[in-house]
Amino acid sequence: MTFSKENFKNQFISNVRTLSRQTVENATKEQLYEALAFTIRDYVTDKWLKTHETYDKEGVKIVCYLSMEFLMGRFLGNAILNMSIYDEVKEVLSELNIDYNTIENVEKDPGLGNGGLGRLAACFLDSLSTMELPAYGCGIRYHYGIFEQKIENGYQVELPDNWLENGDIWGVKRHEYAQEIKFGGTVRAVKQPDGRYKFIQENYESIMAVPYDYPVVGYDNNTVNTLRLWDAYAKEAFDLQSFNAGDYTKAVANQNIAKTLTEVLYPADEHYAGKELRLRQQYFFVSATIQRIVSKYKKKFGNDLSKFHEKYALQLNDTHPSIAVAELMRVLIDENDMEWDEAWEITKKCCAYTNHTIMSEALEKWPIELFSRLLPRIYMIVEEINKRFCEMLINRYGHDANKIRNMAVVADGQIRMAYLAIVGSHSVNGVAALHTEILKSQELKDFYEVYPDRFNNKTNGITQRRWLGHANPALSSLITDTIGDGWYKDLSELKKLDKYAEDKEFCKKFMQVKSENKKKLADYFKQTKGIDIDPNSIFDIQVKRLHEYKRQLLNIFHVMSLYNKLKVFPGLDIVPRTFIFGAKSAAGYSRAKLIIKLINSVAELVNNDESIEGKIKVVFAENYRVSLAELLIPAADVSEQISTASKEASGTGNMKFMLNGAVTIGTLDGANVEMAQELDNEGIFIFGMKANEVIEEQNKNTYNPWDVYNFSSDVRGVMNMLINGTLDPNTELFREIYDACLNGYNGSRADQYYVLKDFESYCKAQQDIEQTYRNKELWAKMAVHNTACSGKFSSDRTIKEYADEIWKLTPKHIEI
Ligand code: 26Q
Repeated sequence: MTFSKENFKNQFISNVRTLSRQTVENATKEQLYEALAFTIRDYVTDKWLKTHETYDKEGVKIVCYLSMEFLMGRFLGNAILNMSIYDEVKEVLSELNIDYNTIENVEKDPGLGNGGLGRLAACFLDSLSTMELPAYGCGIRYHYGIFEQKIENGYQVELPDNWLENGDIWGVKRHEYAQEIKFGGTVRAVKQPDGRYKFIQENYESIMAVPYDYPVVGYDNNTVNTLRLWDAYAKEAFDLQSFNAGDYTKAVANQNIAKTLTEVLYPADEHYAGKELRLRQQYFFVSATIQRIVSKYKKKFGNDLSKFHEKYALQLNDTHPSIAVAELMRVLIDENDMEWDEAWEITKKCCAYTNHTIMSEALEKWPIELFSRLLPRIYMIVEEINKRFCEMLINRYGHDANKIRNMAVVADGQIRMAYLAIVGSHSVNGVAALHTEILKSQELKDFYEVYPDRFNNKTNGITQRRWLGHANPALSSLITDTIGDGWYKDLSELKKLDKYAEDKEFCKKFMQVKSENKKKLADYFKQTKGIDIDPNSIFDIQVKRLHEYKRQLLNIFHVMSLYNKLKVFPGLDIVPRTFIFGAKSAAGYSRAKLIIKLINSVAELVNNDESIEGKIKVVFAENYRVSLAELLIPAADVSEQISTASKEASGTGNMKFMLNGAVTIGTLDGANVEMAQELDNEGIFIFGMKANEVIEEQNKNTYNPWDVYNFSSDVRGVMNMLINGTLDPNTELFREIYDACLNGYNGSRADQYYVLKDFESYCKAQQDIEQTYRNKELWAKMAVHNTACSGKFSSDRTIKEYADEIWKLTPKHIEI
């Protein structure tokens, strides 16, 4: 079915009729959304079928990107953009008196992820389809995504995110590919006629995994890859369907167990809590994926699995799916009679592991008793992997107890998932150059010594289709009018804009677009929060998960000190600024939640104090999510990327702001380092400790934040404000933050993220920004320069590196 405006219009009108028994004039916006989504889906389906027909027929190699999170954002707009039918769709709708944006906003964000790691997976899928690379995203169909955040009285309140409430238009249930997943029970060794042993799991509990497939539409081509999300069903429910009703009560009880398995996404990022349900979720989707691809391989290529690795690559998105190493071994050995050594070589050739964090709280370690009870056969395999690995270590280093303690997969009563992933993979990558270097020289030093060839860097990227094309149509048009539309598929084309940084006319247009985007955002805040912000003020934005290492505290302390200055010198000539925050905190992370309350208390104070004449405003954007990011980022003048150096593995928000012409204030951390390089240090304001200084300071442990306090009246003013009743009548409310900064709290070091230590240098960088902003021409030049230099940070570049160097994957053009 080829697209034409005429056909599309007729189909749309007809879909409104059949789906809602309504005329277009009388249909609600929800009904119109449904009809539009169905219409678009039909066009997608033809390409989707053709893509998989081609993959099957030609037996191509496929990468499975295994991830507990896919933060896709809305489907409709992305599908329309990638099929290059945006203008036509908009025209047809406006002929029917329908506003396209209103309809698009009906769709709930599928929030099946926490933050960076989940959004990266979504950007990667977009790039894979656009570059015609055969791929599946494999994950879990959570019934509830990341909670919806409400702010009540300044505090975060979490509400359930029922994203499936109004149906699941984009998901196709594939009952025929259901897999049985076994938990618990015991393992019996049975001697085979040839003398070998076969291991059989018995008395286990079964859960059925049923996939739902979602289309991933490539840009300007015929490729539609699949995001396959597994949902859980009770096995008895399957029996019930075939009239083997049996024990109905038990069947229903089992349905409940199945239901809880995929009920909800764990909303904690970078924080590990050894929860049984989480381990169940991990094994569930990994086992389903591996069983499915092995049986598909056998159907296509026969029962000999010795070349399995030539057809499938498995990328492990952090350690969350790292149990894949043991599960693939189990399927090859137990279910396909392969010998250990051969299975091990194949497993290593298939698996590759990406590390996304060096935060020690995030390291996954499962207690042996839990792991072995839930996955008895997998546990045996992990023990064997560990035994062989330790033998190798002993061979190499002798009987060194420290080496074993530091490197063993199973040690001190725990299974260390990162080590399992490293030992069982042929590739281990970090997500930015600095991050990879820190892995090699610090966190994973011992492993780098043993397996130097496995380590490599893949600097993260973002898809320009969603983050410029879709999020910022006005800037997209301006860029396309100036240098053509090649950037949609090759972001390095943006380099051609750099010479326009000198072109006054172009700069003016660029800043006009920015100004329009700022007005749109101001309208949104007016409508949703009833708050007035000045579109001519500097929009200074920090949006990301709330975490102490990301240092939202540093940002709000700067606001507090500015406020204190304005109180002392009311006439102070500063450029008006709007500080915008957006952040969800993990529900159990009380310090992070208190920081949200602090930001809102400062907002309350500053926004309502007439004596400062509206020179500074603070806005907390509620329920930060992909669709809100698409509104916020194009409106930013200043992008806050201020993590404690060495702690942010890469960051990807930083890249989205740069692409949209914001100027960064940041530390030399994660991908900021590479951004500064691409920019030649123009239009980026770097401050604070360097990563090596942080690491050194942590080791020395001689830093005393009271020294900073004693030297700086600004710091004293801010600290005092936390506990003197200015922000809240309860002077104890923010005492914990005060103590954490100055005295240490609950066993952690005073100012462990060096907020006070970096404060002065941060304020200085903020002043530089203000001075630069006063010079409108210089500012515009810097903004354009940022967009022009952002080409490296396309996820197309990242994916090409993964495909060439790790997966050995080649594009397959889909002909229609
Ligand atoms: C682990 C165990 C139990 C429950 C939850 C988790 C968990 C969940 C999510 C641990 C970590 C995460 C997410 C981590 C994450 O988003 N990391 C970010 O990854 C981005 C993509 O590579 C980087 O850009 C960011 O720097 C990094 O913080």
